[in-house]
Amino acid sequence: MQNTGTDTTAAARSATPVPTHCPYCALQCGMNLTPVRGGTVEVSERADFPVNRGALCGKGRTAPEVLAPGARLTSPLVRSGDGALVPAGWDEALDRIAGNLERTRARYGADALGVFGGGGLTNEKAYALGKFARVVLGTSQIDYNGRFCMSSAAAAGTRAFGLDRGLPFPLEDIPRTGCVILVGSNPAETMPPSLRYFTELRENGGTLIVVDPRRTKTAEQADLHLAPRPGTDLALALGMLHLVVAEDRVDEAYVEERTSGWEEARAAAMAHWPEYVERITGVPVPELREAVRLFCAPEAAMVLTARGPEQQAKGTDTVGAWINLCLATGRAGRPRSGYGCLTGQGNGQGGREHGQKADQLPGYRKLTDPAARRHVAEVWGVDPDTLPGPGRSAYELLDALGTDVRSLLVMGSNPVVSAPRAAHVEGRLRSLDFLAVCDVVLSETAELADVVLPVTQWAEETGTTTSLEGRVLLRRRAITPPEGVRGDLEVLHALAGRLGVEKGFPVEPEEVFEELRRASAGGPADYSGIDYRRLTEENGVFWPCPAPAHDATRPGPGLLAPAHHATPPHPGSPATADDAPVPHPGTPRLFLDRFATDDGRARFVPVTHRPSAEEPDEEYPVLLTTGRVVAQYQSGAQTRRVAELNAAAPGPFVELHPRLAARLGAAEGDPLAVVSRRGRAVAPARITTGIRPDTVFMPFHWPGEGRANTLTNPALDPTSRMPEFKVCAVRVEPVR
Ligand SMILES: Nc1nc2c(c(=O)[nH]1)N[C@H]1C(S)=C(S)[C@@H](COP(=O)(O)OP(=O)(O)OC[C@H]3O[C@@H](n4cnc5c(=O)[nH]c(N)nc54)[C@H](O)[C@@H]3O)O[C@H]1N2
Ligand SMILES: Nc1nc2c(c(=O)[nH]1)N[C@H]1C(S)=C(S)[C@@H](COP(=O)(O)OP(=O)(O)OC[C@H]3O[C@@H](n4cnc5c(=O)[nH]c(N)nc54)[C@H](O)[C@@H]3O)O[C@H]1N2
Ligand code: SF4
Ligand SMILES: [Mo]
Repeated sequence: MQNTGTDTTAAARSATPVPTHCPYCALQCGMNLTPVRGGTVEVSERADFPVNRGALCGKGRTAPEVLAPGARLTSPLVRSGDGALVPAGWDEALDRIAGNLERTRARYGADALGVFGGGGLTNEKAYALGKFARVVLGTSQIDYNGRFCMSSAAAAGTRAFGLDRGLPFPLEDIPRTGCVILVGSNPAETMPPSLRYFTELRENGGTLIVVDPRRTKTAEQADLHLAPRPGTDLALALGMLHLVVAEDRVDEAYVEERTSGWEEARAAAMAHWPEYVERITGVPVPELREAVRLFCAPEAAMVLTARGPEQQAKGTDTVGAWINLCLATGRAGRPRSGYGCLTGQGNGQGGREHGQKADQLPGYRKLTDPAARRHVAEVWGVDPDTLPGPGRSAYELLDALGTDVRSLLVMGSNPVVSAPRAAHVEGRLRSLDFLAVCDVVLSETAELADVVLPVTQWAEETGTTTSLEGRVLLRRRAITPPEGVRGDLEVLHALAGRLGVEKGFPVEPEEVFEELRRASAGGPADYSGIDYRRLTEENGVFWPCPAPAHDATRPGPGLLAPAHHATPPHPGSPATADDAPVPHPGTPRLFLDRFATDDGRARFVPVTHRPSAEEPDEEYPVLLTTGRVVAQYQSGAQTRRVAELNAAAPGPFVELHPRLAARLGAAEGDPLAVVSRRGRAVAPARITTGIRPDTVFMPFHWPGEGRANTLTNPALDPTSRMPEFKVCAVRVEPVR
């Protein structure tokens, strides 16, 4: 399918393809890899994986290009006396890191050591990184880029349902529901193969509502497109709930039987009259009424949110308001109905479950819970009292660099491009005593490091990821990595050894997974019934999946209604003997019998509208929102190295409405300066009627002059600590 530009001889072509998954987003499309000469692979269709049925977007198709030696790092780099990064041997590089971490700790204490992880890391890596921070470094200062991703939805989901799994149902349920509201999600660009689920929904007679300040490619597919001002989704959801009550559409029996807290939530919503909501959001009352009608008419319906409503300083309450709408209308924990969050990174789901988050232990356990500490400490063979408490959230950690936190290890993130108020964050990174970065490429963050370690990539290593559906998947190694490159697990093993911890950091992913299973057993995200053999035999297993022995005695809410679409017990299981335990089938659908709260009821949360952290004023009269384009991934560290993708999306731009452009005297392609209280970015104008006239949009994939995050506001959500990437006040000026 994809010609990687390398020699594809008949011999290489005849090799058996290795079934695996894409290195990029949370859809984790299945693909086959065939090794080809030149150390890379050829991607071909893998039709047996049901989620994408062979379809791939351009990023997945071209991913092998990043395996080529020209695109990636193949030797450790260390900062030399004259300030340049120069190649070095592994021992020298590892000794330098260990020595610097040791010195910082001796001088300032363990909490002066920071660790910054990523939602693209496999479960094994995320688990090992969290353990490394707590057990080897002894620091509380670990967090990761997932904080910038779906933390608001996770916080709201936990608050309402007692458990956060992005989608509590598989994607295959989407075409079978009656109406989907997609809030601030643009799957046509961010998960193209998933679009067919929404197309099929409409073919089946269902309706699609898209809520987005821009008429995106996704919005173009919708039956109804609502275009609110950025940052006002909370009011929009409350306005819809108000109408649900006013029009007598509340599912009273469901509310009575399956929820708590309705009276308070109802009272809060009733203060949001449709006309008031129209003034806040700019969405006309008739459109609001139409949305309520479409959502309430069918028997089943869903609300799916993504980064639009979540990346706000009130993201948790905003998602809470959409969940309230689902609960009032009886659309959660029922077949073909529910609220879900579309997780973003390749392992965005698993990456938030196994301990690289500031307040968390493996299995989605809480670091502050004494029982959780005891359980995990026992698996780790340490005294629970030695485990540090919760640390700072991602932005707060980056903001503390060079002051409280003096040495940092980055694994799987490029905050110089992706963090809010990025110029400030870049300054904090530069002020560190010591920075080590493990990456596959020389990212903008790696460029600032004292030591850079080159690590293996997806096609070169085995490991598990958990997709946006909560489906645990096995990625398989297809080729041998180049000389000079090592795996993240090997890095952690080597550093632990140098820091005096000889045991507990195996380099074999399966060995790490076996430990993760035990550490997660009995926790909310229980993986104990999953093993590598099962993952090679089945197309993934949905968590929670407790081990059989554990299943019977399992504490907790018992919400784990076995799959309605259960995967059959795996063939290799010893289920032939009479008393042999039957493997748990996994849990594609959550909450059908009860929610994961103590009383089994979903909790309404009373929320009310509040303005964004920064509202437009005379000096900064325009709203800036940010997001993605189809051909680039995240900070662009990987995809900016692929020729085909760069040709499709060569650089940043400022999307604006013709009316705003006319006011500025700007024509298509003219350079525009966008200025916020944090800084100034310059990029060419892209004029379109598909955006509100009071709003401009910039994608965030590029460093330098056009870096969108130079402008963004690090105002944090009080619960999730999510920064307000999706709205800040700017002024736009032509560059003469
Ligand atoms: N091509 C590509 N695909 C990706 C990624 C990538 O970088 N590139 N990244 C992956 C990751 S990690 C993630 S998290 C997902 C993200 O996937 P999405 O959430 O779909 O991506 P975004 O473009 O960030 O935001 C979605 C939409 O929110 C809209 N929006 C902006 N402000 C608001 C607002 O205030 N309210 C509402 N309702 N909408 C608003 C934007 O106009 C945008 O169209 O994509 C994943 N897939
Ligand atoms: N303005 C604005 N900013 C945003 C967002 C937005 O919508 N608007 N979205 C936010 C979101 S949702 C996200 S998820 C973040 C993402 O932002 P980043 O965290 O910067 O994401 P990536 O660019 O994927 O960075 C991953 C880095 O790790 C490397 N890498 C990949 N795989 C591995 C591995 O296995 N091991 C190691 N050691 N390294 C690896 C890659 O080469 C890359 O340099 O950006 C956030 N920033
Ligand atoms: S949609 Fe996501 S997982 Fe699928 S090929 Fe594209 S980047 Fe990869
Ligand atoms: Mo993300």
